[in-house]
Amino acid sequence: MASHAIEAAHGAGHAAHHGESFFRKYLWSTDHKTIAFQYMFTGMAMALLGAFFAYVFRMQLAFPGNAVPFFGHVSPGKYNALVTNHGSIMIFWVAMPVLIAGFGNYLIPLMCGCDDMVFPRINRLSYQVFLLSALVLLASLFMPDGGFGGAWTAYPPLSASAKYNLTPQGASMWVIAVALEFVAFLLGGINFIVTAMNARAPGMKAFDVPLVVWMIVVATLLFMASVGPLIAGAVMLLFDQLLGTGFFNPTRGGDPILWQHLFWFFGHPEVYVVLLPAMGIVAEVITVFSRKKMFAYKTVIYTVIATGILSFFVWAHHQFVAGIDPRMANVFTVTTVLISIPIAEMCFLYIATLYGGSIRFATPMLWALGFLAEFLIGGATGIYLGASGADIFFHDTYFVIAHFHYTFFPIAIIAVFAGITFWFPKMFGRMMNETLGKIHFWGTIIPFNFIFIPMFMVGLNGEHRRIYDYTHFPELATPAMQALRTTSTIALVVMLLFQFIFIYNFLVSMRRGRKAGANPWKSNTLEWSAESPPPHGNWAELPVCHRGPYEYSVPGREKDYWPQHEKA
Ligand code: HEM
Ligand SMILES: [Cu+2]
Repeated sequence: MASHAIEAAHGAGHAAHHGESFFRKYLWSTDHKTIAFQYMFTGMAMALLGAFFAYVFRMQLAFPGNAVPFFGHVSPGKYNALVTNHGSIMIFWVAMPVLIAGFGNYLIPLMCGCDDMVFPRINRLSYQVFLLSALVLLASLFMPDGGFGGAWTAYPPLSASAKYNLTPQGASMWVIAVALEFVAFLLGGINFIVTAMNARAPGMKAFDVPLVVWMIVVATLLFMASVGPLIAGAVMLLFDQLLGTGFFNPTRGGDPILWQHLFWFFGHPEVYVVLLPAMGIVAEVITVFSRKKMFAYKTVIYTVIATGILSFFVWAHHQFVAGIDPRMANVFTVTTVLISIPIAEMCFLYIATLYGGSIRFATPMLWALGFLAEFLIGGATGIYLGASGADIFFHDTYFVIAHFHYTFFPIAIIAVFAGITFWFPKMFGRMMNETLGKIHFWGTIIPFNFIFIPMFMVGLNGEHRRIYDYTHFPELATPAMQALRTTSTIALVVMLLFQFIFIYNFLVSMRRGRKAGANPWKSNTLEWSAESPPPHGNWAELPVCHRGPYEYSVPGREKDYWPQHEKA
C-alpha cells in the first residue's frame, strides 16, 4: 500500500519533469544526479585551473625570471598568489566538491536505494552557494592589487593586515569565498547524513551499507564538527582586515597563534574529510575487481570512526615551531603517531582483500591499486613529520610539500579517476575506452612520482617552501638542486599533457562508447540494479535489500556475485 502511494506520487512528479526547459533540467534541478554532475564538473574545471597555476609557478622555479608560455612574467607577488590559490582551489574547490559533494550526491541515494536526497531543495541551494563561492574566488584574482598571496593557511599577521599582504581586496574576498564554501558544504552535508540514515531501501541494515557511503557520512560528520571554530576564526579575520579589530594582533591584546589553532583544528580533520570518501571509492573498486568479500568490513567501519575521533587530537603537529610548549608538542607527537596505526591498518585490510582474489587489472582497478601504493608513501613520510624533534628540521621545507602531495594527489586525483572510470558506465550508460584509460593511467602515475620524489630530495637539502627564485640563495642554487627542480617541472608538463587523453576519452565515450547495460562490472551494490544512466527517480520500482554489499565468490553459488537486491 504505502509503496504504491509513493510510486503514484513519484509517477506524478516524474511526468511533471518531462518537457522541461534546459534551464530547469540542468541549472535549476533538484535531481541528486544532476547536482552531483554540477559539483563534479565545476570541481574538474577548477582542477584544470589549479593545475595550470602549478604549471606556472613550477616553470618559474625551473626557469627563474623567464616568461612562462601562456602566462608571462611571474612577479614575486603573482607567485605568492598562484601558490596560495593553487592550494586553496585544490582543497576547497576540487577535493571537497568532487569527492564529497560529487560522489556523495551521486552515490548515496543510488546505493541506499532511494529516489533522491531527503531535502532536494537544500541540495540545490548547496550547489548554488558553492558556485557563488567559486565565482568570488575567481573574481578575487582580478582585483587591482591581485589575488591573495598569504598561503592557503592564511596565517595572521600577514593575512590580517593589508600593510603586509598588499592585497586588501584579494585577501578579504578569499576569506569570504572560503566561508561561503563552508556554508555550501554544511547545507549539502545535512542531506548526506539524513538520507543515508533514514531513506535506505527496505531491508538495508546499517551493516549492509557500502563502505563508500559509510565513509562519506563519517567524513561529513567530521567536517561539520570541525568547521565551526574556523568559521568563527574567519569572521574574526575579516573583522581584523576590514574593521581594524585586533583578534590576532598582540599589540591590541590579540594572538596570531589563536588563528593557527582554529585553522588546524579544522585543517587536520579536513585531511580525513577528503581521505575517507577516497578510501571508500577504492574499497568498492577493489572488491569488484578482485571478486572478493571486503576483508573485515565491520573492522573497517570501526576503524574509520576511531580515526575520525582521533583526527581531532593531532592538530598542533602543524605548530611544532610556532612556539608552543614542548610538553604539549610531546602529546601531539604521540597522538600523531597513534593515528598512523588505524590508517595503516586500513591499508592492510585492503591488501588482505586483494589476497587470493581473481584480480582483473581494468582501468579503475589500476587507479585503486595506484592509490594504495602512492598513499602509503604519503602516510609513511608523515610519521617523520609527526615527530616534533625531527619536524624542527623538516618544517616548511619541500619535504613537507612532497609528503602532503603524496597524500592529497592520491586522494583528489588518483581516487577520483578510480571513481570516475568505475561509475562512468552508470553515469552515462556507456563504457570508456580501456586502452586510452590505461595509457592515461601510466602517463599520470609515472610522471607523478617524478614530480614529487625530487621534492623530497631538495627538501632534505634544506630547500624552504614559498620562495619564488632560489638563485637568490647560493647554497640552494647549486646545479644539482636546479636539475632536480627542472626534472620536477618537466614531469609536471608531461603529466598535464597526458590529461588531454582523459578529456578526449571522457567526451568521446560519453557519446560513442560501447553501450554499458545496467551492470557491466557484475557488481553487487544497488546502483547497478538501476538502468544506466538511471532515470529521474532512479527506479520504476524502488529496490529491496536482501544482503550485504560484498558477497562475491560465495561458495556453492554459480555466479561469483550476489547483488544486494536479488531475492535469495
Ligand atoms: C598537479 C600536480 C601538482 C603539482 C605539480 C603541485 C605542486 C605544488 C608545489 C610545488 C607547491 C608548493 C609551493 C610552495 O610552497 O612554494 C604546492 C602547494 C600546495 N599544493 Fe600542490 N601541486 C599539485 C597538485 C595538488 C593537489 C592535487 C593538491 C590537493 C588536493 C594540492 C595541494 C596543495 C596545497 C594545499 C599547497 C600549499 C599551498 C600553500 O602553501 O599555500 N596540490 N603544490
Ligand atoms: Cu595535520
